[in-house]
Amino acid sequence: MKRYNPTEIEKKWQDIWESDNRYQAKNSANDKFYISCMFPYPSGAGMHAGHAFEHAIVDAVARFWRAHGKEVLNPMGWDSFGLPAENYAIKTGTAPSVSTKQNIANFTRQLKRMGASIDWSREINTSDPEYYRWTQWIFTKLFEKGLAYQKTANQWWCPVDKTVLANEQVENGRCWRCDSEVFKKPMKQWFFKITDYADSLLAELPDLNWPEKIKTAQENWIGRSEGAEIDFEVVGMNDKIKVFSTRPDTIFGATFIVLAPENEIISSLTNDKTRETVDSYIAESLKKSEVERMSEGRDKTGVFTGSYVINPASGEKIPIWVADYVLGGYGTGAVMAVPAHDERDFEFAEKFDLPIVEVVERPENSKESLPYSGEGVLVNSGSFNGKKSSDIREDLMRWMEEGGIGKPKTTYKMRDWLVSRQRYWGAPIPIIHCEDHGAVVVPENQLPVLLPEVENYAPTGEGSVLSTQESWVNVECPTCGKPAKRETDTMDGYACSSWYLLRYTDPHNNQKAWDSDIVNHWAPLDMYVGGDHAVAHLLYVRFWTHVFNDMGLVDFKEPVSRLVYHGYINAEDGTKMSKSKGNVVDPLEVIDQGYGADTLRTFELFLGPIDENSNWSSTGIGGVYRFLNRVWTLVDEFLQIEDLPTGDSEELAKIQNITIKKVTNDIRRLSFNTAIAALMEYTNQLYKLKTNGFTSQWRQPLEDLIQMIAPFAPHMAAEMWQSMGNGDNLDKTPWPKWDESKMQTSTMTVIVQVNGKLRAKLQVAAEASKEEIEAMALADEHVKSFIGDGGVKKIIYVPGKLVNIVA
Ligand code: ANZ
Repeated sequence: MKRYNPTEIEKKWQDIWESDNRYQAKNSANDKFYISCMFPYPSGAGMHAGHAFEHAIVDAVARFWRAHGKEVLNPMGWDSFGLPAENYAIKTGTAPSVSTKQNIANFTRQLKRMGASIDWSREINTSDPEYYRWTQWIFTKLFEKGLAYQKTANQWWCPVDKTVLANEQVENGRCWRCDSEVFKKPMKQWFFKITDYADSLLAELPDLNWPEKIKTAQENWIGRSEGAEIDFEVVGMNDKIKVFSTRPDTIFGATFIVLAPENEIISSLTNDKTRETVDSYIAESLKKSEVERMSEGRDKTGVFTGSYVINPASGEKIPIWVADYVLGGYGTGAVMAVPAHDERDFEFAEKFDLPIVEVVERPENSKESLPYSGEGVLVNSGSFNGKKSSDIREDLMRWMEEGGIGKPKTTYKMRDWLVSRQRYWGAPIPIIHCEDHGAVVVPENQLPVLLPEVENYAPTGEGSVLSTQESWVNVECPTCGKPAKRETDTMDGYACSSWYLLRYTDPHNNQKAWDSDIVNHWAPLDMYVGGDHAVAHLLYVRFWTHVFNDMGLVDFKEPVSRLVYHGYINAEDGTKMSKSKGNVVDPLEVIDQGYGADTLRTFELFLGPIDENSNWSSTGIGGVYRFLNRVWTLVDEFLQIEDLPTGDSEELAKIQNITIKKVTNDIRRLSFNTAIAALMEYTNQLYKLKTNGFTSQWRQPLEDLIQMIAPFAPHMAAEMWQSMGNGDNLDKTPWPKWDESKMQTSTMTVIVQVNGKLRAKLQVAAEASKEEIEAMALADEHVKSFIGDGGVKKIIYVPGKLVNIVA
């Protein structure tokens, strides 16, 4: 008998797959399936249980569809620019390019040991000049289209990482990487104009086969609001304050104006009496994060500027205040405060004793107190009195437009994407600054702008690390040839990851970023698997693809047809795995303990539904290992029999077909845990039937078992397949099909109990009646002996299952 030895067979099959380039995807095939995980950052710590889980999902799907005859593209690459490699370089002096290379080698080895069916010929690496050359080229195209621009603005600054951060990288006022408190600092930065695509990104959302929670997160992040921009004339000044309001119908109730501390008009509104208070209030406010400023229930703060505006509807003179609950970057950074109908304005008016004028009547019997934010009949609203607030928006807008007071306006919460970083380890922004020509793009034939090698990677806190490289910085203007300077900021890593899914399709093209025919063949992705980046990466990659579509570079707008968002694998006690707690499970250690990759993969998929979080279980993995052993042993025992008798068991055919149907449908809907449970159940049933002896009929049900287990435990399946005499290419063997007609049998087994104890098993025709079955039970000699002389008191029959005789 051959023992199941994962260490030996896994190495054997990995070598075979590598030597015949088994998983290389051909661009020519018709029936394609493009699947990818979110490519990893190759950290020094190597792969963790979460990576292993993600690859187990991707690989099960890839192998499943390959067995259905599809040409599967399952590529791999490295999101290798970014802070950790650079921080490591600052600490140790090892160049990021060197440590990154080592880490990639380590990750590659680990993935290969998982048995992942990856097309390694398409490997990409974002810090490779052959890759970032095209990231830079895309930047130049965005610049030419007016979608990349520079602007001085208050930016989030992380004092520890010494770089600016995008809004998406600030979490609760803290840096997403190092968790230190961030603050705003005025700086000139590069932005991508994602706001131009807000509507286009929203429009495509409903049709995406993505989890609802991700779609909702994106919708909220984009935050489209329809309303009006209304002008309020400043008293005694030839100036106007523009506000954005979603409720222009409440304009008669606007009793004061509130400006965000960032609003530049403030300095012209203060006087000698108010200036000092206002300035110090502004300075305090700018230290706070937006989340903090917006948080509900927080005591409202604010100061009066000393100036007034005229409410264009009511004609009243109303005061202008500054308060930090109004945000600088949203709308116009100014609101008309309607305290009777807006919660925050109401709290503010109560605190500072400002007038509250009700303009929308509360419905009769309404228990609502002020502020009332619903719709209703207008009051105190001049000629609009008596009309419903919900009906007058059009009339009101016309009235405003005719009077030059305001116009309809749609606003978005989303801001433009801040992409410049002052750090070293990123793709240099391909721009040259010339005194005469301003920002000029580096011509395509001069790309890539290579990242120079430097001695000192530490950020200075003043400008970029690259600004210290004089010979690199000083160049000629591409337009006029006069002395000019290179841009010294690098691009945020999210730029690199916004197009890698397209590059995978044509990874070695050195003439273009990709060939349109090839990219249109493979993309959009049939499935993208990940568990992170609901708004950042997943919004950016959509944005760029929309732009590429507009540029005619791809003929689809959306890069990912179906998104699969998985949960996390937590430690045994349900807490997050973390190095500091020492509860991290290292997948390689699990493999090396002797369990092997097949057990690890099967186990991680057996833990629960993939979209939920699961806990690691050291006893659970033992159970899965024993299951694989049972399958192995069953097949091995079958192979030991030299002269198989013929035989025909309906029961065997029935469980075989039922299992194929269940497992196939479960894998289709990514319900791996139930598919694996069905395979376990099938194995148990086979063991029971085996007590009647193997027959030649068993070959097919066992081969089906091997095929169905292959997406989870591919090495073991390949080995058993070969042992069955079927050669070494299980991958391309068509997936088993089920036969509905074999899913029922013509006989059934009915258990007979006497006083609750099992006394006989009857084989009866499937269509036998209750009376026939009871008669058969009573006629059974063994049963008779237990009924004895007392006779039968009662018979209970459970259809198709059991007869219980009470004697
Ligand atoms: C008057 C008004 C009356 C408002 C009312 C609401 C209710 P959303 O839906 O989130 O877009 N607002 C405008 N700009 C703001 C800023 N920079 N910071 C904080 N608040 C701002 O919210 C739009 C509403 O939020 C706007 O409509 C404005 O208050 C306020 F009964 O105008 B409203």
